[in-house]
Amino acid sequence: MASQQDEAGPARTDAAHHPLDPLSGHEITQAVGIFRGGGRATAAMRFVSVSLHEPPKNAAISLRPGQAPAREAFIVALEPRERMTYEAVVSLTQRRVLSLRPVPGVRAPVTLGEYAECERLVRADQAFRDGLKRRGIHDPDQVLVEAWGIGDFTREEDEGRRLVWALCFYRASPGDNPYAKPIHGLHAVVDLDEMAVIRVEDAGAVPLPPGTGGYTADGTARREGLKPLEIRQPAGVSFQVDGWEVRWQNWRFRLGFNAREGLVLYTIGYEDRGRLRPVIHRASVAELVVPYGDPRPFQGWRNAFDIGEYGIGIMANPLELGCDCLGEIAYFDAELADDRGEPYTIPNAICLHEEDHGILWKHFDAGFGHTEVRRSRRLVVSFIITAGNYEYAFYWYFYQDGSIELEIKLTGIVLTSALAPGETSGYGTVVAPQTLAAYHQHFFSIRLDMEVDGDGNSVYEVQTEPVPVGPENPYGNAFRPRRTLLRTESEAQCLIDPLTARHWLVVNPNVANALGEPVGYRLVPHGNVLPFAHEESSVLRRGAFMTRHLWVTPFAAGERFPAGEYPNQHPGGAGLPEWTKAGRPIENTDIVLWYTLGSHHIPRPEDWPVMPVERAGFALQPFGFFDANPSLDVPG
Ligand SMILES: [Cu+2]
Repeated sequence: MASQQDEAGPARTDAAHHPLDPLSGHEITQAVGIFRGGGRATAAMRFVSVSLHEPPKNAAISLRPGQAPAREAFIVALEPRERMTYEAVVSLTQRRVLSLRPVPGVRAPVTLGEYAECERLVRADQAFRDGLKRRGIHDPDQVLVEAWGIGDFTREEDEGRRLVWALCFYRASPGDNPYAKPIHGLHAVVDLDEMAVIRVEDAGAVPLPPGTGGYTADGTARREGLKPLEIRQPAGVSFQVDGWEVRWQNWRFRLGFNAREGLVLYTIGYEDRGRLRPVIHRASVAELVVPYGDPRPFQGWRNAFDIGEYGIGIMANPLELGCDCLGEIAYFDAELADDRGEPYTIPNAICLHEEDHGILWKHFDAGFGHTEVRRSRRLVVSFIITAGNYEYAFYWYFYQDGSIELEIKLTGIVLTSALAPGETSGYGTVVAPQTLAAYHQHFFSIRLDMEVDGDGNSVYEVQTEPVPVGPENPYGNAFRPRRTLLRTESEAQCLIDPLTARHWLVVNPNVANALGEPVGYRLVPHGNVLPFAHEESSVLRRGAFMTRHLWVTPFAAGERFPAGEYPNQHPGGAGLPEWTKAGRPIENTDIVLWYTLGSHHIPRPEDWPVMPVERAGFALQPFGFFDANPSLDVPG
C-alpha cells in the first residue's frame, strides 16, 4: 500500500502481515530469483504473471497472532522456443521451487511486453507498410497497432502457434484520437513466440473517415458557471487500514490485487454484536468478454476476453486525486511482474474512500411532527482499467445496512470501423461521418466464493407468483414468492426474470436468526441481458458462461475462471460448462456463485468521441442475516 513503498530497501523484512496479502515487489524479486536459481528458467523465458499462490481457506483464517504465514508465489511463464507454458509454485518461506509443470496445448495470455513488441514488429513489416501505402499512409510510426486475441479464427497451418492479430488506427499527430481513423481491412497476424509477422491480410481499403474525434481539454471549448464543490472530512476518514485489511462501520475485509483479475476482496465479514460474521470468502471479476455483432470480414473476429487473454490487473490505471476519486482517499499501490520477472509498481491502483449516498432511512411521524432520518455513508473500493479503446471502472460499495453492491462503469472510446462515403451498415451506429461504432455487448463474470455465516451454504431461486383466484385468493390480489432449492450445479444454471422479480438467496441452513429462519444474503440483479451471438458461434463456444446469468458450483480450488484457466485461442468448452457436467451437489456445502452481468451497447451518437459512463451492476443484500434493520444505530 501507499505507505509501504520502500520494498527494495534492505532493512525491510520480507515477512508479510497476512497470508492473503498480495506479493510485494520484493517478494516478486525473491520468487523469480528462486525460480531462476533452481536452473528452471531459460534466458528466453517470459514471465506472464508472478502472483500470490493463495493458501487454502482454513490456513488463511487459522493463522495465530505472531505466526509468520507461509508465503508462496504462483508463476506463469512461457518458453517461446519450446512454445510451452509453465506453471510453478515457489515457496518464499522455504526458498525453493515446490512444483514446476509444463502445460501443453494452452496459450498463455499476452504480456504487456509482447503487446508493445507486436506494435514495433508490425510497423516494421514491409507487407504491412505496402498496405499502408495503398491507403496513402507513409509514416508507420503514426499507426497505432493493437494486438487482439485471435480466438479460434486461425488456419490449419497455425497449429501450435501462439498468435494475435492486429487492429490498426491512424494518428495524424500526437494527441489525436486514433479511433477516429480506423484503418480498414489491413491486418497483420503475429506469432508471439517467434515474434514475427506471419502474414498480412488485406480485405480492401476504405478511406480514413474525415473526423478527428477530438475530446481533450485543449481542443474543446469549456462551459462556464461551475462553482467549486468541496468534499471535506475535517476529522479524517471513518475507516481503518492495517496493511491490506480494511475496517469500516462493522465491515471487515482484505484487499488483494493480481495481474489477471486486478482487485480481489477477501474474507468479507460483518461485525455483529462483537462477533465477526463471514459473508464472502473471496470476490473478484473473473472474466470479461466483449462480443461484437458486425458480420463483415474480420469485424466478426472481434471478441476480446480481456481477463483471460491479457489480464485486467496489468491494465490498471494509476489513479489521480480529485479526478478519479474525490475526497479523503487511501490509495494502494499494485506491484506486478514484467516479462523479465522484474517487479514494477502501478501507483495508486486501488482507491478506498467514503461517499455520502443520500438517505439511509427515514420516517416522519405526522402525529408527533417528529422526523427520524439517517444519512447513508458508503465505503467505495475501486480500480479503473484501460483496455485499448475502452475504460472499465470497478466499484465495490459497502453500506451501513449490511448490503454490498458492485457497480461497473463503462467509458472510454467505442471501437470504430470505417465506412466508404455513402456506405451504410445495419450492424452499428454511425457516430461521425464514415465512422461506424458496431453493436456489441460486454459480459462480466463475477466470482463470489460465499460463506454466509460459514461454509455450509445452499442457494434458492426466488420468484414471485400470483395465487390463482379461488377460495384462497377471493379478491385476486394475492401473490407470494416461491423458493426453489437448487440441489445440483446442473439445476443451478439460471436466467434473470425481472417480471417475476427473480433473484437468488444464499442461506446457511445451519444457522437460524432470531425469527427462526436460516440466515441469508440474496443476489439481486440490476439490468442484464443475454448474448445475441449464436450458441455455435466462436465467442459463445469459448465464453459459454455468458449463456446463463447465474451458475453455482461447489468450491474447488482449481476452478478459478469461468472460461477456463487459459482462454487465449481456446476453441471452447472450458471452465463452467466443463466442470458443471458432473452435476455435483451444491446443498449445504461450500459454494461459489458465478454471476454473469451483461451490458448491452447499441452506441449512441452521444457516445462519440468519448462515451459518458454507462453503468452495470448487482446487489447483495442481507435477507434474514440480521434480526432487524442493522442500521438503527447509525448516528443521526
Ligand atoms: Cu460498449
